Amino acid sequence: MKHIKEHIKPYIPLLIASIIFIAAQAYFNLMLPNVMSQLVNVGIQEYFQKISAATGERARVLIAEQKEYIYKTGFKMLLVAMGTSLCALAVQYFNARMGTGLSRDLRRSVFAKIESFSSAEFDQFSTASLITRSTNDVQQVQMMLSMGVRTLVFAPVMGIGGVVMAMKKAPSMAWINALSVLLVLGLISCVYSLALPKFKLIQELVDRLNLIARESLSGLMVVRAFSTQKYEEERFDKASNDYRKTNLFVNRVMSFMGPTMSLIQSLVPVAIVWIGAEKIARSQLLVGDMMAYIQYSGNIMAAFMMISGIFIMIPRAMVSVNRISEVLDTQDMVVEKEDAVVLPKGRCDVQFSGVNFAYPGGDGEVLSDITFTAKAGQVTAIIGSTGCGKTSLVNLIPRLYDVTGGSVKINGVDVRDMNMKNLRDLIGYVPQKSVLFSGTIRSNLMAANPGATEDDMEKACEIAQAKEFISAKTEGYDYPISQGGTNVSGGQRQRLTIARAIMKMSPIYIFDDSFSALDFTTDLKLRKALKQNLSDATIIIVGQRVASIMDADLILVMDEGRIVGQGTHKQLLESCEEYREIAYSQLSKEEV
Ligand code: M5T
Ligand code: MG
Repeated sequence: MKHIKEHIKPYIPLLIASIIFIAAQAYFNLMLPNVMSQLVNVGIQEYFQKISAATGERARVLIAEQKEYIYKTGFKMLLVAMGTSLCALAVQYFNARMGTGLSRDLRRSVFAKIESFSSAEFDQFSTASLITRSTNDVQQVQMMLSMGVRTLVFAPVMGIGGVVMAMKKAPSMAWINALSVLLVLGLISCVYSLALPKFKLIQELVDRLNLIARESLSGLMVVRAFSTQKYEEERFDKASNDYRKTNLFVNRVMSFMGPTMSLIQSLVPVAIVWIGAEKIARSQLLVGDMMAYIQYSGNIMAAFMMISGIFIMIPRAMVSVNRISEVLDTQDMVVEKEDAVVLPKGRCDVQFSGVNFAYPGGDGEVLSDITFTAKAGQVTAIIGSTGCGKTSLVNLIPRLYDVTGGSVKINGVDVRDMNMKNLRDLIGYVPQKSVLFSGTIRSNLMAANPGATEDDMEKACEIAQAKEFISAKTEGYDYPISQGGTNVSGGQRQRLTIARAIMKMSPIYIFDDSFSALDFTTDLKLRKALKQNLSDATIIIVGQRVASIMDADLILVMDEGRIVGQGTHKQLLESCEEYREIAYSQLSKEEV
């Protein structure tokens, strides 16, 4: 709730305006039956009695007077009715402004928070759940707030006002109202006790449905290739059916309420007329008062209905509020220090000393006792079997995760002490999984460095060996890229992500297995171009192919999270058993 309170602050003027108009609307609503009862009691009943007792000139004057009274009171009714409509309109306006504005702010906060998540936090929630939380859940909250404000002001005024006015009109019939309210309450508690427990379940089922839809749609090619459509369909059907069943149950229970409610609502006037007619015959009650009484009792029941409607929404929205709060309250594990250090964009040495690392919630250490220095102006390569921790190691440099022991330093400054933006500006990172965003080649590259010129872009593409295939496209740099970059080949995508990193002109570059999809010639050309053009940079290359790393200045050989050898190709061939194994398995005698 704390977050809702915070987000509602800017909307307090709108809220107050809304409350004022709601109260006015309720007041006008209560006025209407009263004016109508005057019209009937005085304008019709009283005047008729007077007129039938009078004769001649007196009767004519009375008739004219009656007409005038009826017009006047009728006009008053019209004004009151118009007042009600105008107020309702105003309420709608203020409420909509408040509700939509607030939900936009809330969505923005949730999204911004998610953006600040490190990979550790992402592992906690599923992507599908994060999407539902920032859309569907926010909408639930918006609905609760705009409905809630309206009901919590309107219903009590109508209910209490209705009771007071009804008692004034015909105190002897109060028991009918009491009975009807009891019936309504009984009905509501029956229905809610059945429906309420299902709401949390519904939100979870939405999550699940999203998850499966996302998974099978984004993996459509795999699904087709393995002909697992049937299986995926069944999985989706199951989730969809679970959702349908739960929703159906809730809606069935709820829909039981409507007819029962209208039955009560139509029986109450019958009872009032039944009992009222006798009282009218004995002159204990006026016709107009009975008519007003019917309307007030309708108001009272409506008020109870509205309040009960809110009772159903609140728990449902509370589920959503909690789900949103879970996101907003997540403690970022990777946080920036208050007095964070800003390093200038110069030559940067990256130094690992005694680094240990374990994934949050993972079993055991993935990296142990990693110590090395990647020097500026040099190429540092990391090689090792799959799953030995290469990606985990390089992820520690831009602080995608924090070390669990030891330290990672840039020019002697611990990355944990650095300004986060500054740190990431220093690093051009090519992740192992190449991801591009929907847009064009240009928009993807420029996003890395909005200040870059056309020449910078072309230069980056030249270094990344991407220029050739880009110019082969008729649209050139404006070639459209689909979501995830699936409409270019794997190797092309890799080269574009490399070009994107180079665009940043940062002093440190990390290439995580980024040459894997390139043929040997392109790989060679690319490495040459990197060496020539980024001669001052610290280049860290993760690779599987000995050929692409053998000329590095420093090679780290990893095995099961440890460094088992470091040195140049030559040194390692002599000293490191693991390296020799890899090298001989990939290269011919002459190449070694
Ligand atoms: C090293 C585990 C993984 C492996 C070890 C990314 C990630 C990895 N792991 C987790 O528990 N959680 C995660 O989010 O860590 O994994 P790596 O660093 O990805 O290995 P690699 O880059 O050397 O492998 P590869 O295949 O890219 O060459 O035990 O289970
Ligand atoms: Mg990896």
